[in-house]
Amino acid sequence: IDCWSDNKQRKFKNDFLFGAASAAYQIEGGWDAHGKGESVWDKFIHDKPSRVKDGTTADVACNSYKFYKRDVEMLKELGVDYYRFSISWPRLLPEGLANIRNEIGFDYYENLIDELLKNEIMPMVTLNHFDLPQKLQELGGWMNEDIIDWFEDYAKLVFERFGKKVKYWITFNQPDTVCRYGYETDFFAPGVNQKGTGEYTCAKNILLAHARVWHLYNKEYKQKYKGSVGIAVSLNWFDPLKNNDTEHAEVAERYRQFTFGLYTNPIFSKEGDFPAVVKSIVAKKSKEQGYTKSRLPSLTSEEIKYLRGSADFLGINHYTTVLVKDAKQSTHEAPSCFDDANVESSYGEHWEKSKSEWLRSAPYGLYKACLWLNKNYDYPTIFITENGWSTDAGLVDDSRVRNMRGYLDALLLAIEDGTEVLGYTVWSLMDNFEWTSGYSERFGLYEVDFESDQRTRTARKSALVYKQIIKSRIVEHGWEPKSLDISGK
Ligand code: GBH
Repeated sequence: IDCWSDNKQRKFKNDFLFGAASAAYQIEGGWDAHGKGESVWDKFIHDKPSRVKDGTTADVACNSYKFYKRDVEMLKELGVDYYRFSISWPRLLPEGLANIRNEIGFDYYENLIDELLKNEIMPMVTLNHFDLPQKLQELGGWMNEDIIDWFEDYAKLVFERFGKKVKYWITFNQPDTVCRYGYETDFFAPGVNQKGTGEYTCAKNILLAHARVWHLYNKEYKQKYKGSVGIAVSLNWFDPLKNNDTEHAEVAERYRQFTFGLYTNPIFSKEGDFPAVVKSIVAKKSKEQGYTKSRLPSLTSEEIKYLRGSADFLGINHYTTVLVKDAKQSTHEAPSCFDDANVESSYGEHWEKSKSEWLRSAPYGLYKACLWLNKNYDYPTIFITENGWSTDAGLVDDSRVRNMRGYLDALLLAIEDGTEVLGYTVWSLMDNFEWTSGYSERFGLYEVDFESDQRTRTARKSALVYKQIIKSRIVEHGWEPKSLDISGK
């Protein structure tokens, strides 16, 4: 029980939006169907299948490439206002560049968008959710600044084709995860493993690519289409291990800046640029390590200006809270972004465990994160672009229900205290390919039978609870569905 809970019944306003999310690579399948090019994730896993815990692949996944109409039917059953999905860049541009276009790929997304609109569900489209075209990786990927142009070319084609029908755009999903796990280490594709510089170089280029596309939309499409363009950052809460301890509080603040701050500070803070504490620590360590300049690239004053304010909303993917303290020297290999940040992390003893090692339930963290954003970025416009919970397979998912209710309560409190939140998105609409965890961690409101050709989807208890919350706009802890049949038949 959290100390801030009381018995007041809070309600989501009528214009508050509810949604559910997915990502192309995790659900579509059809990995080489009808002219789709290879993505870095296709290559990463095909080259070395042992990278995935259960030895599975995303070659077919939920086969939404074929069954997207069923997905829309589920969204309709839930009663959501919008569906957050991503476009696979290599499905549209097999080699990443604008010269070769795969019309069948464009048609696929057109059909999906039309099916959503027919059912009065708004599309919220992420331009890139981890699956970079492999051909571009061969040119350096996010380490090559030319990618800012390549991303703009891709975005332009997408805006031209779908701009009329899509009002919510997200440039990137979790650039922090791409840079930290894909470039600094080899935990995620493309597995560049460039310790000490991978994350920072990638961060600069991906931020500038984001800003380029925000400016593009703002200049060429905003008047006409009246949409908005944001970015979704992995934004978990970092609390000091010991409360009421100034040293620990400082460490937690430092770690916030080394994780999400690296991406949010340049766009949402008043002064712009990478966070001061990150700049000074990396500069100092780089010098000690014999580099002639900081491993963190600098931003010119033009770049700082270009980045500042380059988002209509901040998408936050919030899952958990982590407790941090200063790491003893030598815990992390140096140079690396982990050594630069230099923390040791743990979880609250009583926080409920999910199926994922990194994910524990601590709803108060969402409340604190919102207050931090309000204070540091002067009440930015926020979308919760992801929040969710993993379990084993099975339809009775009481832990997911508990987690969802807890986080929605925390969100209601944050809104009551002034946070500007437009909407809340559950990760995920259905079970899907959970990156290097394969199908061993299930995040879905709907269960997917990966053994069946139809990839049969069945509503879990949490789907019925979410439907009820959307309908009533309140979080009723005692509410139980009468049966597990969501169709109402
Ligand atoms: C999100 O990442 C992703 O956007 C989404 O695609 C994914 O399916 C969903 O969450 C559930 O995971 O911490 O050492 O295990 C959430 C943040 C960052 C959590 C990377 C897993 C992997 C490294 N993720 N992290 S580790």
